[in-house]
Amino acid sequence: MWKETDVLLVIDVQNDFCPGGKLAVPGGEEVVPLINRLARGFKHVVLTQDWHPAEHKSFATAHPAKNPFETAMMHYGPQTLWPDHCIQDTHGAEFHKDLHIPNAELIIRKGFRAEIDSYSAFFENDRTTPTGLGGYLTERGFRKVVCVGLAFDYCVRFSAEDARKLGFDTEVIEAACRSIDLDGSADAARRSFAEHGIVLA
Ligand code: VGL
Ligand code: ZN
Repeated sequence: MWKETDVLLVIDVQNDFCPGGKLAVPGGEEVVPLINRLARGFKHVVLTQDWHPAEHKSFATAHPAKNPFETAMMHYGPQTLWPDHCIQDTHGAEFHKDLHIPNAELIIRKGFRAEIDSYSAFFENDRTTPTGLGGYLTERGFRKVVCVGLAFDYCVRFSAEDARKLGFDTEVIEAACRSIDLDGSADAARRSFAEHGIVLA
């Protein structure tokens, strides 16, 4: 079914985005068996891992007057503030223990710079600093990027949009994603996919 030039991009299936985690996405752990099964059908799989230093500026705790889910102005524009999550080398940053994708070829870590968040697997939130994934996928000759994981309306959305902007055929399998759904963000993601020619399966 999936071709040699297709790659499955599995986004942030980490403990902190699952129930019991610091930034739990409702139903987050439900995607794990679906993604395991899907990944077996792909010849090529790449994983991403949200990977923040403890003092990351996307954390509300880095802004004394702010609470989680409020917005702060950063040098690159407005940034939603989150509870501390996915801190490097902690349990919360580990992949869900049941995620089993032995054929994954690359793990790309993002959000490791304290001053910039990175929702997308391709560009940090200043929208210009590349993670290197675009070059990697291009050099490997991939044509289509299929996105799944957490969260549908943040990291999956921005990754899919950037994949499309970089010229890849792009598909999001919504059944294998879950949303944070802040202020209608899941519907906004669906509308954006329709506008950008991203296939929502
Ligand atoms: C994510 C908010 C902050 C995500 C990561 O994986 O969607 N969301 N960091
Ligand atoms: Zn994060």
